[in-house]
Amino acid sequence: MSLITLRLLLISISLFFPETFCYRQLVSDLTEIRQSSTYENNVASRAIDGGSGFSMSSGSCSHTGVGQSEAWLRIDLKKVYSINTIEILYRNDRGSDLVNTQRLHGYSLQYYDNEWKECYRDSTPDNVPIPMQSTVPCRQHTQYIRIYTYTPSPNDQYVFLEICEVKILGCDVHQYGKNCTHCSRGCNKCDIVNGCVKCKPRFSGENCESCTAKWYNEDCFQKCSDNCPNDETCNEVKGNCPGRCLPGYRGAICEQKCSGGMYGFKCMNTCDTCVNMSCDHITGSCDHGCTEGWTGDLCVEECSNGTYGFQCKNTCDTCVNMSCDHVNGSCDVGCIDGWTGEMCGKVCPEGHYGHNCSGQCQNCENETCNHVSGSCQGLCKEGWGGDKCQEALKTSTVIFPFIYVLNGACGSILVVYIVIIIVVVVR
Ligand SMILES: [Ca+2]
Repeated sequence: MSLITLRLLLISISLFFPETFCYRQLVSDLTEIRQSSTYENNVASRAIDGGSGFSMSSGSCSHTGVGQSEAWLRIDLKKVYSINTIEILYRNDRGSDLVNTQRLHGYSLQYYDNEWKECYRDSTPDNVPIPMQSTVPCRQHTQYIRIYTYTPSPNDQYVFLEICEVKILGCDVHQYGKNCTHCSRGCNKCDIVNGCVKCKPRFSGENCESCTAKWYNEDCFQKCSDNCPNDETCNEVKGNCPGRCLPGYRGAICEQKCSGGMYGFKCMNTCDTCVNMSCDHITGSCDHGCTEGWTGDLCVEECSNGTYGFQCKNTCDTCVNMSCDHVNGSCDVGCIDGWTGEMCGKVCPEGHYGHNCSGQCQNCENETCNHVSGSCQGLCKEGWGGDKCQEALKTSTVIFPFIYVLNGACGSILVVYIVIIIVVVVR
């Protein structure tokens, strides 16, 4: 075949099928075709043999039988397609354009959808030929196409179909456009020409390609976690929240509460000063109060002002300056006078008193003294006096115990009187 011949062939084809090379030719080797009756050997399959002849003598045209009141040519595409247009090439060997197609006048194109439905009916006047370069729209989803007529031509008693070639152009279902582009996953109605014209629920975007805000996964069927940051949607595939979860939550989709004594932003805080480490996963407020030595809403404040222990109910008032460990109450700088022990909760041992119980009250008559001041609880031992019985009394007072009894100025006068009597007696 010469280059010129090939070029002429291509021009010829393009004239007959101006949109043939747009969309896909859906007729394939799998396609089955039948007709209502057959004239001689002009079988139905000739209408989809791809031949270029348009005369009956070419052996590439179908022809229904004589004596029929209706005629049809039915094409089974073997699966449902999205149809755009159908082209019918009729015989052209009867002398004029009008006569060539007069048996086709009044035909209809039908598609099967539980029943045969019409997508096109010819209304060309009887005196006007049907143009074979035109394409007929039949935008339906179907597996079956039928060319049907029950209208005899003015020159015939019966009806005939004499179709040389049929081309069905379209795409697979859920495709559109001349290149059969896939409509998006979110498309509920994929128009063969215009693409997606209706979204599935929870899909949005120009081509229904995205999940509506706050929804995710393949079918946009799952709702983003409420624990994603406010006013932000999640990853529409996996549901991951952008950035960080709200305080108190963790996990890829922020679905898990903080646990194990953790709370707050990123579950980074520990409520280890709560009883049993049990706290609100968001705020950290303790469920059952604070452990010993802690107070406040979050139990992060130490007991103060000389208090310690559970609920800060204990007071360390026997510690110097009431300064003690907020948990166990042990004094920071020792005990006040008269007290001893790790917690300064014991008075000084009997016979001891004062700072660090270092004072000894050994001259008290019954060996006991005030544990703070050291003052004796009763009388001093003989020969001792003063508040703490630590002052040794003078000898004269031993000789004249009554002076001791009387004490004071009156006693001194008596001594002087006795001395004068002794001097007088000696002389
Ligand atoms: Ca043919």
